[in-house]
Amino acid sequence: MSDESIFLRALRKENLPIPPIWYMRQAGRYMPEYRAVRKNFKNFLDMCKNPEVCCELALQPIKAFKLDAAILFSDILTIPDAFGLGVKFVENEGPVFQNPIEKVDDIKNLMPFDPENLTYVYEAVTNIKNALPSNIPLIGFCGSPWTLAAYSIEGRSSKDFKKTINFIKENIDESHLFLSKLTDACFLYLRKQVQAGADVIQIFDSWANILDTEDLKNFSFDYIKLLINALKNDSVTSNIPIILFARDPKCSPGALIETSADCLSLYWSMNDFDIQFARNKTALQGNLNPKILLESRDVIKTETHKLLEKFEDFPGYVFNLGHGLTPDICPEKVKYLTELVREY
Ligand code: 1CP
Repeated sequence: MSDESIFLRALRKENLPIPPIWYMRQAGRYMPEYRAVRKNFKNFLDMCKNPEVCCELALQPIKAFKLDAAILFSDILTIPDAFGLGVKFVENEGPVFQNPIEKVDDIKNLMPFDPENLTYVYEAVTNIKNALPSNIPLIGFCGSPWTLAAYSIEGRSSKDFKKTINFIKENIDESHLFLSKLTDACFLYLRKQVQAGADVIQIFDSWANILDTEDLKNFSFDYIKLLINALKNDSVTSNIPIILFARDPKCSPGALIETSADCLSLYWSMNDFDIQFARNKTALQGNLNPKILLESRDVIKTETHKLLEKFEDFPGYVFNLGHGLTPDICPEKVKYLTELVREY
């Protein structure tokens, strides 16, 4: 396949007349088609455990907007669930862990990660891959070790993850042990996704923003580097482009580039990111503020044109939002945005 894919060409840092387009959280609650399927499941994770349903959901935005890449329908919290931490998604609350990491013994006694516990994910990958046209690549994904650790220790979502920050400060060695275990799990998990048919990998460091520069390096980026290095040195995954999304990290562009990711996905607020510095070192993805899609068509047009102008000559640009589509966004606006980019 895939030499035809403009998404893969952009990830190889080619300058293209029209950038490839996909959207973070392109399958989700903003789509009526999604809500129609979702209402059949009480627990979100039960829906993720159904490979046929995941295939249908991953294809919904491809059909609706003719996007240039599909993303696996699943969640980053499948790994903590497979470690036995008991992840439930509670209406209006988000993820809640029945057995969060509360003390160092919980880390020492953690059951070994068995990638076979996530067979339902690899089956979804294969189903989606088989259903996609050959020139539309499939993105597999995982959460970064740090982001998975933060949910696992906090036991739920949070604005500041205070409990997690206290835990890692008080239990430095065990926190590193936990991050190592998660890194190994991410590697095995992504390798299986690639064997099942994933063409590209995205790593979501969604809680990079809560760490200061030094902790970001020590608790997050060092593990992302180990993960990317392991993937680049494995015969199954060595040729798979890797995209890194780190939410508003307190670091230099150089620190992001040093992770060796092939493409950096810029959060919507990262407008001072030095794109000239990144030139020929990495591809870039992003970074329209998803909130713009709640504005009028005129505002959407102005902001989108500004962004396209900024990245016009950048070798390897993927059009995307700076974070996920939210449930309050109207699908018509997503359609309009996609047309704007293609007609620019
Ligand atoms: O009830 C519902 O319908 C659940 C909504 C939902 C959906 C559609 C959740 C719960 N997860 C997902 C799917 C999902 N999650 C995908 C595949 C769909 C697609 O992208 O098209 C992906 C890639 C994710 C990744 C994910 N899950 C991230 C990283 C991206 C980001 O937003 O930063 C994170 C942080 C999660 C955790 C998560 N999953 C769901 C919730 C409510 C949360 C918690 C978010 C928070 O802490 O605020």
